[in-house]
Amino acid sequence: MRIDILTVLPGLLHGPFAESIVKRGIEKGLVEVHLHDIRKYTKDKHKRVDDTPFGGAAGMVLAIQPIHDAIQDLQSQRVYNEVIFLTPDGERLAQSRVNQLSLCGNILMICGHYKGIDQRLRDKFVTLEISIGDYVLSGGELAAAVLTDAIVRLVPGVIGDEMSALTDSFQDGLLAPPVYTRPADYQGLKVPEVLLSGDHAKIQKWEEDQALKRTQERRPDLLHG
Ligand code: 6GU
Repeated sequence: MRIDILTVLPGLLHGPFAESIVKRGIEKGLVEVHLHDIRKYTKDKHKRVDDTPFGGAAGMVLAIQPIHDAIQDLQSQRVYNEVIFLTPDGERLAQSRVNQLSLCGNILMICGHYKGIDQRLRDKFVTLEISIGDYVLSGGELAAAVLTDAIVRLVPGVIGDEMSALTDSFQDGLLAPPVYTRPADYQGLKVPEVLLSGDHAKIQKWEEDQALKRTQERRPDLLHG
């Protein structure tokens, strides 16, 4: 899988991709993540990438030319399964969408900033608009990092069996059950007896019950949605 990300702040994304799961996926040669600085594509003599909106509203809008040229440059080199714009008015991200995106070969993400990007870019190129929740970030970069992490960890081989993505919260529509590790008794704080019983059927039943209980208590919308 290859993910290309268009941004005016590539520095915001170096950290998240240089650690942990995404780093491992890249090192294993299973994923490529390429950051592209939108400013590199501007033809403006002052290197500007934004401008004031028509109509006189406050704030700045990322202009059409640099992003248009960047997308055309990238699309001339490969076909993208999805061109995703990260925006608070997009579809709210859920695991089902992440699962679908993890099957893609090539994904192009566009990070907005300020008041967003010129609508004509969205109309012409964008196939999917994603929000990571009902709150406002300063730009799409952190959302792109979240989306990339969620996708990359599902690419076969990126995480080992010891962390199997299939047992994640949400993957079966339920939250994950509580987990414990040694010692079984820490200053009187005890691990539930059943987990020490060695009875695998009983343990599995307990974990399923706990997952259901947690979901009922914390996210009943997941059960009825
Ligand atoms: Cl994708 N972008 C911005 N700027 N804010 C957000 C978001 C995205 N998702 C939630 N808030």
